[in-house]
Amino acid sequence: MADTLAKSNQTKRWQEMDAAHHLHPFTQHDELAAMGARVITKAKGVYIYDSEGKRLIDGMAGLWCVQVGYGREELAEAGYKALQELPFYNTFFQTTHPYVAELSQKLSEVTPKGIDRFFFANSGSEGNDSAVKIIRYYWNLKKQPKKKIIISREKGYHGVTMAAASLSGLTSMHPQADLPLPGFVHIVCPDWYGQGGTMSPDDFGIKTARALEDKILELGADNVAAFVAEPIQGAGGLIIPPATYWPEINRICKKYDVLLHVDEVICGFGRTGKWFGSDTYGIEGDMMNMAKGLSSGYQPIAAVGIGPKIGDVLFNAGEEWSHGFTYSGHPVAAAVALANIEVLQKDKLVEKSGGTTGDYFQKKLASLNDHPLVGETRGTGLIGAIELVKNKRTRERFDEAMNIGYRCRLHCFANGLVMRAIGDTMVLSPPLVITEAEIDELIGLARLCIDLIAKDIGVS
Ligand code: PXG
Repeated sequence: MADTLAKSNQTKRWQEMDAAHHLHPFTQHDELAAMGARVITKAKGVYIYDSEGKRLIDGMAGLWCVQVGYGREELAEAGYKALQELPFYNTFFQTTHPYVAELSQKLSEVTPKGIDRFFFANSGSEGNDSAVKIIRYYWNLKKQPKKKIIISREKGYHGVTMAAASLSGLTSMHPQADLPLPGFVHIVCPDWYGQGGTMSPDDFGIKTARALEDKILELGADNVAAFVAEPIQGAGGLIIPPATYWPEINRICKKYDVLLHVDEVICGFGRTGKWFGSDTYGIEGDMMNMAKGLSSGYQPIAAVGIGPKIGDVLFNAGEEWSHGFTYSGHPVAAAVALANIEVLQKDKLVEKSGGTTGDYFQKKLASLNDHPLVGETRGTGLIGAIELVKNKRTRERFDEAMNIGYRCRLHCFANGLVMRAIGDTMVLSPPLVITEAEIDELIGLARLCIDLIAKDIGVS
């Protein structure tokens, strides 16, 4: 009893410090202060633990990133060794170090063919900002300075810095900072479940891809620099494109000489069942952005991978490239990322995501389709979504004011599961190390929480 009391006091102390002094990302602070922040103190395998000792199965791998699970000694040791040997040195002024050189080489082996040069940043947002600068610089070097407009998609998420947020098509992100910046344009996305109406998914895939062609023709191909997109749109609601979508996008980008920058921040490192979403969907990108699963979130690090079309121009520019962060290729982050990729390879986690583990997860996810509230489940590899709807047949959603997804998520937290709600789309993206027994637990808890929300609103 005394112990429980001490724990609660400690939790309250942290909550008070936090409420007084911490500005959180994507948070309404009066609400948070009233509720008290959830304090997470440790994690192991696929489980996280809060300051009251409550265990939750982490169906979101942190924020779509902890591929190898929590508490891997290999990563901790690699970080510790680097901290002892070379806690910091920069990669400016004709300098490198073994950690970043070896990570670059390793990335060239696992990324899609042709992507073999890498620029390092510290977050997915910085990676995308850097990519925007690379795109502009490329067309300047090519003596086509008018080719500057970048097209991306509604519901796309590419981060929060000024350029990355401008790329993002989640419009709620824009007004607070007067975004998007000039030169950023958005087109429809292949959200068949939400917007496909009576069209077949394949027809809808072609239609939404042709929206890119229409926009290029409207703006003039001479003015369009690049198209930027996630293979599967993550934060926008786990939008999985119909099979017809990416081949058509490849064709259009090539036809109009528009660079294709693929944002692999969520899809990379085995999430979709192959190393990259580009491998899963046959995307022929000129450039790609990686973060999250690159280090399984153990260290902040991102990488922009560059193919020969852009790389050969940049590497032969004959002048200094005026860009780079103090921590580009930080030795500790690079060491941990390298150890992370080695664990992915040693434990065959990508193969498992595309094989036994992924198949089992998708089978169990699909078993939720018999629930009266579930309109659709969808997924690939170890990523999945559950649509909570009012009408299964017509795909009609609940009134937004009912906050069904948010309320379902609260049931999840209360019952020991972390599941993300994007509107009424519930999303799962567990660590790739998850076992079949843990998948049973995860999907069992998901069903329980969907039952609870059904009960709340009188559906049986
Ligand atoms: N691109 C994509 C595709 C992302 O998903 C970023 C870039 C930006 O990465 P950084 O490291 O700057 O955050 C992301 C990030 C959510 C959620 O709730 C998703 C992200 C970040 C935070 C929350 O779904 N994705």
